[in-house]
Amino acid sequence: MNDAPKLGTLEELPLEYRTALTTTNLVPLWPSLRGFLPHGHPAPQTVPTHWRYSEIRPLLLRAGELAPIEKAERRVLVLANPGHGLDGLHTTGTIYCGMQLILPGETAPNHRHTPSAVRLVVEGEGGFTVVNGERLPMNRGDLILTPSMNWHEHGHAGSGPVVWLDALDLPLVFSMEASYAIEGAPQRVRNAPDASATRYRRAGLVPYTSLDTQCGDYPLLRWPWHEVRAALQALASDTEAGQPVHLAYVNPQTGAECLPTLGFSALMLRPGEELAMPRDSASAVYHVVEGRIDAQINHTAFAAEDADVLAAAAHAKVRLANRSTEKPAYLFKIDDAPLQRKIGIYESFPA
Ligand code: 1HN
Repeated sequence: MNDAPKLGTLEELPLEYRTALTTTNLVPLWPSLRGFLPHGHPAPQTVPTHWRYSEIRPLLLRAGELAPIEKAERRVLVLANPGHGLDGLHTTGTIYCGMQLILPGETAPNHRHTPSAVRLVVEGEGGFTVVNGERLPMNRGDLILTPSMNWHEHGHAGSGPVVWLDALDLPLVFSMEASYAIEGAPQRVRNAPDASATRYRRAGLVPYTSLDTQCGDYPLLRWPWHEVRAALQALASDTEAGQPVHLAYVNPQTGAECLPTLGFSALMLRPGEELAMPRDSASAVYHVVEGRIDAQINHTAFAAEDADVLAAAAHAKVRLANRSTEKPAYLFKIDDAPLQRKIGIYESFPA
């Protein structure tokens, strides 16, 4: 829709008037109104971007040599969307992602902060995160939550590198000027299996006492990949071709999305399957857990493989196709739909 009247520019205003405004900390709205409020649809800065794990991995391992953990605290390479400028730490407008490396015997010290995080384990064995004293093993594909202001520290008791994808609502919290961290002493670790193996073993069953006691906002902090994968396969057996085989990670006590800001979900593409994702107002990051995928984000095509990451802006058209005609492919998706829903701006559009 370009039939809107053209608004006046800054240059049209007398210099003396502009100077008077500037010295008074005033700015005329009309020259920048369209920029802040485009007509018809948003004009995201986020550009469709593909990060290849085959390119990240050697650079991350090099960081293992160049940046001792004591000097880095968190040894991370940020997946910076070039549309936001590389220093802004944006993967999309609201989502921060990075790939983190921890080497055998290292610990990433205990802290807590206002932004919320999740980790999706990419490679290696023996890594673990401790959240509020609960020891959460990190196996490939596992999802681990570290919600806002929950103590967390990472360790590695195995051999070989351990790598995971971090996703945080950092751009949001930072834009609120509310981003900060507190350092803490190492946690006292409860030597017991985490809640995914004890209190929340199966969908539809919760501890009886949780029915009339408060169990906290985050009863479950870990979703083991082998269970998510099996659930996707079961859902696929009862989902028509062309319909997404798509599961959301939710709070087992409330059924709500597991974090207030970001949403997490897992997708399975059956052999040879091609899927047009329902277009919506949320921005998203896709991570290939297993398989080879052709992705189209608006007008850009990407060939993504195991552990690669893709960024799609709000309102983007996304098509995904499994390149294999024999094996299923699996994707992990992060989006900002939960926050959009809460503030009443979430929209989904017909295909
Ligand atoms: C953070 O605390 C972690 O705990 C990783 O592993 C990445 C990026 C920005 C701010 C805090 C972690 C982070 C982070």
